[in-house]
Amino acid sequence: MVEPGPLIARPEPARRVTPAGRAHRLSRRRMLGSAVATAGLAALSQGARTVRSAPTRQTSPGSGVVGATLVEPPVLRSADGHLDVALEAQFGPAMIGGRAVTTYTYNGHAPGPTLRLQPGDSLGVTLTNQMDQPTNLHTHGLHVSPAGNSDNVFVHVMPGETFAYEYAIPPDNTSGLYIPGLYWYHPHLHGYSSDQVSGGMAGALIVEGALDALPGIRDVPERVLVIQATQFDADGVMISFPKMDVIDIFVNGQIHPAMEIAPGETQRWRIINASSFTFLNLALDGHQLHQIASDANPLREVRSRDQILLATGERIEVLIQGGPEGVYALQSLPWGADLEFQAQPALPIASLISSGPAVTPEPLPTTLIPFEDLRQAMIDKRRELIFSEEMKPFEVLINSHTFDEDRIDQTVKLGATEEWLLRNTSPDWHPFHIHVNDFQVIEINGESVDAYSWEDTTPIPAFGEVLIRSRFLDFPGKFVYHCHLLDHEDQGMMGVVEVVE
Ligand SMILES: [Cu+2]
Repeated sequence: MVEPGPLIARPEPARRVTPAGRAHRLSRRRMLGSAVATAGLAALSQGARTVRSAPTRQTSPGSGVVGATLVEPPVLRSADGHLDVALEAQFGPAMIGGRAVTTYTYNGHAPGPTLRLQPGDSLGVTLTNQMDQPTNLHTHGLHVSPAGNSDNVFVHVMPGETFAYEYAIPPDNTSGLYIPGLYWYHPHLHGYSSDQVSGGMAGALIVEGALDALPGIRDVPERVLVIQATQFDADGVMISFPKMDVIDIFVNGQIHPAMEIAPGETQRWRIINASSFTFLNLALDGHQLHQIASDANPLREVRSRDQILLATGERIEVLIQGGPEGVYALQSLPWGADLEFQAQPALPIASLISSGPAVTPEPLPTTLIPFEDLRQAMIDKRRELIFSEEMKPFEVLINSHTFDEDRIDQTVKLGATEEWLLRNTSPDWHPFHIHVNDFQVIEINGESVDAYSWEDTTPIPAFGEVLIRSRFLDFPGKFVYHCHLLDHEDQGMMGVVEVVE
């Protein structure tokens, strides 16, 4: 998660995004949407449900309505080195935003349970597909094997099938890597990811560790915020591709929830952008965001900022210190005014209510946890990946290809340190994500970056480029890299990398 630098000066490319091109994209969206709507009506006809509107308490000047108190997803915690979880993938009734809706969930709840584990634990997930379309499971950011029944996105769990995943979470400091952090799980089946994830199939996966024990972080109350941009139609059925200006932002399945804090109190917020195509330009009125982690990586030192851009798939952890008594809006500020289709208005997310007796703020930590700086590393191989868009018909491509799970796009030697230039020739930002191995951002638009941590997802600006370095450690096998705008991934902006011994 990095902030974009200025764009490289380059000739203005021809703007190939035409109204006709957009219409094509929309027509595909409508096609998918109508399939969902049909299935949704069938589900609705199966039984009446109570409709309940979200309780409201007061009005916040920044975000409008202040909703009910934020509720965290249920927590499932490992014991004796193991955690077993049963997830039933469903398209059916759920309560989201205090409203009975028809959507994609695990076990009827959006988001799914929060899984808490220790380094070295094993995680077993029994995934049962109760939908009429295929699915599977990805543990986003986890440094685990991509093979067999581990983080293998080539597995297809067909309707009616059950698949038993087993993930061996490495001990901390495996290959010098810091393993603990904030991960998340979600479906990753090509062609189906966007709807299933934005419908609500997503959950937090937390591996506990050394960052949690640092002074100024330990003993600090913690919140998990799984943020998803979704929209439902008048019948409560999830809309596949909602309009950005009427989209709703849900936090843990609630709309505009309220969080409480005492003036001066410190809280730790673990935030996941589990949206399919909505960026979060996060800002909390009257407060700084004291960032301590990016994706599942601790920063080398605390980074205090007024706003943080969180692309789809990215996570941050921040410390918040409660301001004077009052109601403060957590929102996504307007973003991308110069962009044609990705431009976003201000989007209200939640409210922070500061009240009660003031406490003296604890000192913020400064130095956190160091990482290996790959700027000094010897590079074994350099590659270039070009992210492009074509119109008529609309296509999203990497190196002129759409995804083919039977084609190996990059063959990497186990243990290699590589440098990849990610070039975006399109007018859309594309959040780049690679499975299994994190990377360090070295340059954005030709300007060097003094990174605070490694990451597993980072946005490539429109007509921009990002230079990354990564080490392909521990795990031979096939996995993928892709755009984390999930409708782009579904349309083929994804490639296969195979790590060979
Ligand atoms: Cu994309």
